[in-house]
Amino acid sequence: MFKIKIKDLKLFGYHGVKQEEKTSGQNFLFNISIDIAKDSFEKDGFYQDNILDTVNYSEIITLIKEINSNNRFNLLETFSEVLAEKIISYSPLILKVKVRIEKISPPIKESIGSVGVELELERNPNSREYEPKTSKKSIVFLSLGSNLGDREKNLRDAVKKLKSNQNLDIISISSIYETEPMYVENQEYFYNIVLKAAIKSAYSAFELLGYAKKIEFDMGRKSTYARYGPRTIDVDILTFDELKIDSDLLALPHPKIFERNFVLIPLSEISPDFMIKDKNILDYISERNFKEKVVKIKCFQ
Ligand code: PH2
Ligand code: MG
Ligand code: MG
Repeated sequence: MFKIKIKDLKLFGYHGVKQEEKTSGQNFLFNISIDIAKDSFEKDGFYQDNILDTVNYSEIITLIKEINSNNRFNLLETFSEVLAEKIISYSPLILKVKVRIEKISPPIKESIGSVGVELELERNPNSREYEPKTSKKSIVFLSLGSNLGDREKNLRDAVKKLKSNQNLDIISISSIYETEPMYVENQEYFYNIVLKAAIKSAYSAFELLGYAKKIEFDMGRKSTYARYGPRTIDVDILTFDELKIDSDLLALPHPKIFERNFVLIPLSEISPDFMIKDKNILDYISERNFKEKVVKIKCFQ
C-alpha cells in the first residue's frame, strides 16, 4: 500500500465558534494522509506508471481548497468529517484517509503551538467498488426568510448564491409570501419562500448547512441577532431526503415545520403531495387552521 501525504497545507478560512473567528478568519493547517491500494498500479505484473492508477494530489488540494472556502463550520470535527468523506469518495482507489486540521494561531490567550482535530476514515470494506455517488441525487427543501432591508432582493440574492453552488440544482421555487412574524411579534413582516433542490449525493447535509451559514454571513447577518428577531436572511434546511439528524448543529427534519404556516403554505404550493405527520400537507394546513397571516405577493420567477 502507498501513502500519499499532503503536509502543512496552509489555507485561510472562517471556521470556528467565536465571533472573531467568523469575522476575521484565520489560517488553518491541513495534513492529509491517503492510503492507496498498491495493486492498483500493477497490470499483468508490470507497473504502469500512469497517473490514472493513483490519486492526483493536486486534485485533492483543489478539493480541500474548495471545501474550505465554500463552507463555514463551527467545529473542526464537522469540517474534518466532511473533508474525510469527500476525499474517500473522490476515488475508489482510496482505502483510508487521515485528516488533521489545526488552527495555528487560535484566539487563546496562552502561548500555544496549535489546536486541532484528527480523524481517520476507512472505506467500507464491502464497497471496494466505486459507487458513482454523483449520479444519485438527494432531494432537499429549504426555507428562506427576510425581514430586514430590501426583503425581495435579499431572497433573490440568496437564491443566486444557491444557484452558484455546483453541488445543488434548484428544481422549483415557491411564490414570495409576506408573512406575519412568529415567536417575536413586534417586528416587520417577513418575506418567505420555500425551494426544492437536488443535491449531489457526495454533498452532505452538514456541508449544505455550512454553505447556508456562509450565505447568511456573506449577506451581513450577525450572529448577535436575537433568537427569532429581525434578519437580513435566514436559510433553513427543512428536509434532506429521509435523513433524521438530531445534533446541536442541525436537526432534520426541521422540528418546527409543523407549526409554521410561513413554511407550510409555500411548501404546499411546490409540493402538494408532501406529507406532514402521515397527513397530506394541504389537509394538515386546513385542519390546523393557522391564525398568522401568510399572503402571496408574487411569483418568484
Ligand atoms: N423566522 C424566524 C422567526 N419568525 N416568522 C416569519 N413569519 N417568517 C420567518 O422566516 C421567521 C419568523 C426565525 O428564523
Ligand atoms: Mg429560521
Ligand atoms: Mg436559521
